[in-house]
Amino acid sequence: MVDLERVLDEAGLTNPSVREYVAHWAGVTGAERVEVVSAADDARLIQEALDDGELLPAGEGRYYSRSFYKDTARAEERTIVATSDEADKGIYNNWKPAAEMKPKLIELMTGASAGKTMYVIPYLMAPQGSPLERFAAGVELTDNRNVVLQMIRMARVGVEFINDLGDSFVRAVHVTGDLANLGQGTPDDKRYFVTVADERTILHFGSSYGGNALLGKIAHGLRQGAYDGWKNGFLVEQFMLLGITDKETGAKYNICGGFPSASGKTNLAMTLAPDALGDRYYVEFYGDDIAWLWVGEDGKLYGMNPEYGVFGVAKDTNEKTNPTAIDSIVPGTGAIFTNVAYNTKTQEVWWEGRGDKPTDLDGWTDWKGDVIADRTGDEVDAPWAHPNSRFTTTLANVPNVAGDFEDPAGVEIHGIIFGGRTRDREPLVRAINDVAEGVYDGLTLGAEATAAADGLEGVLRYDPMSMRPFMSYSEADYAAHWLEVIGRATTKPIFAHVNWFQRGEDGRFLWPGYRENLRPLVWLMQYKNGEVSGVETPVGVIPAREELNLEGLDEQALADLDTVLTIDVERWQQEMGHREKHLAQFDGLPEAIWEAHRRVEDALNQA
Ligand code: GTP
Ligand code: SPV
Ligand code: MN
Repeated sequence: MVDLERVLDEAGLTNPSVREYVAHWAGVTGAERVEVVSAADDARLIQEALDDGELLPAGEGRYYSRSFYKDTARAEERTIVATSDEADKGIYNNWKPAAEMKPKLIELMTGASAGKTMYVIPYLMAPQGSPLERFAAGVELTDNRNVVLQMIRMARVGVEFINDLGDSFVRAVHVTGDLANLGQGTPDDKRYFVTVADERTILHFGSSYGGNALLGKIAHGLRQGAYDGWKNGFLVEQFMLLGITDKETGAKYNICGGFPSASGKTNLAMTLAPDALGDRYYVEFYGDDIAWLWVGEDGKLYGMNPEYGVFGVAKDTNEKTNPTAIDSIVPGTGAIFTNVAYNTKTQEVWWEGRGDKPTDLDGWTDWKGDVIADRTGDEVDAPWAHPNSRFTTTLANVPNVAGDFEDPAGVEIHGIIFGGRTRDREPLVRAINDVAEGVYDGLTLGAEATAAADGLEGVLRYDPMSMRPFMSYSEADYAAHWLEVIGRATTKPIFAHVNWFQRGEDGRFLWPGYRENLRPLVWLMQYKNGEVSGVETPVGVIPAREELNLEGLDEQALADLDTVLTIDVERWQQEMGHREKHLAQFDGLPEAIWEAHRRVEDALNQA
């Protein structure tokens, strides 16, 4: 082991608590070298990764990487929240005693980075100067260079972010492990992704992919953040955040909201106004996956995106669905593509939904690195890119990123929306004026059971506020915390439920979605301002057809519009039974939530 003190001195890492932490884990993991990184090291580390073949060039200033083929997504069943208080146990947080988990992880990590470099990544999940700064600082230790490159894109990285924060930083230890021998998905699975929330310590072993390995993002930015928020009066959610400026009036509205993973947060957050509305409205991007919300001294609700980049799903991203995303990963952006298809001769990348599949197979390899032209039998039709393949790019590359995205003051939140994939019942948008009913709506958010998730047809996989995989304490406390925080705001945001995914009998989407989604959001803000009055229904206020701006909307959408603006009372009554069972799992759920449930139920029964 090198002279650690000298390495830390040379890197300017002066925070004594951080130094002690680094020394401790360097000892446990047995790393051969320690290197402290900052964003300024990016070019050198990229070059090292290219030289080692860990990254491949994907055109000018863009890079390609593959993760181990059994390590391509978050592993919910191996993800655990551990604390010393059993009262923190919820239905979804996979709670275990800290005293049981810590020794397990220490054992797995002991000596596991032998021969490797341990990178020290001091990071901040907030703009510097944010009122939540002391909850946003962390130091990730990782034995994986690609994780460093991803973290530099996804977080603010450098010693300057943590030197003055004393002990207020999250200890986030990542050890890759021997990926080929971890039994991923078998009864002998050796991976453990543990957040010891009451010690602000994250211990992840056995992956180098996404949320399993970039610990600032999901583990700190959501799980640890949510726990800290609960104890300190703010909210941390898997939310996108966007701003809409009405160029005619000069008014600006900021809307955040939760959609379960892979339900279109990135698309919505990066959306552009539809052509017909482009002269009047301008949409700004703040964030696509995480928002932290707090009540300011002026009684308004504020929000910010703690991330510094986008880790977006590649599949179906193209000029039509998400032109902004395409522009944010062009040559020169430093974007990293993971697990998409790659052409070894032309250095092009491709994924399903990117556009026409290349017809000349020369040079093309799939996400596993296998040559496409060599495929036989069933393999021929297999996807070229992994369905969870992603691109990583910094916020500054997104053409419509908000001018004030780095403002530590955050932005006022005017609306909170929830949306999932629901093929029937959920209208395009329904506004909810009452706070408890809004929180109730978030708690009963769900998406259709997919082929991957077991479930009964027509029964949603409930995903409270889209936080099911990231919940760090009990759902009853989570509901109470929401009521408390929003209750404290003297200027309240409006809630709404949206659905872009209703289908016709022939299976087609009844709403064209994507850029057109701005229309219901504009209506929501007009409704909040009292400019339109909508139609009262038992489950909220929906737009009267003529209140929506329909200029330039296509014929089919106009024909389907009445269906997506209708409440099917019978289907809703059926849903209420499922909701009751879902909510009944949560012991001690606030009475205000049950009251909201009964109010909606009674209104449906009287409809
Ligand atoms: P995570 O990063 O996993 O948290 O997911 P996300 O919420 O950012 O999801 P993402 O934007 O990657 O979801 C993409 C999927 O939603 C793709 O299959 C899109 O085609 C689909 N999608 C997004 N917006 C719309 C829409 O308005 N209508 C329809 N029908 N599909 C949409
Ligand atoms: C998600 O799965 O919701 C993500 C990707 O945003 S990951 O960072 O891998 O969790
Ligand atoms: Mn997500």
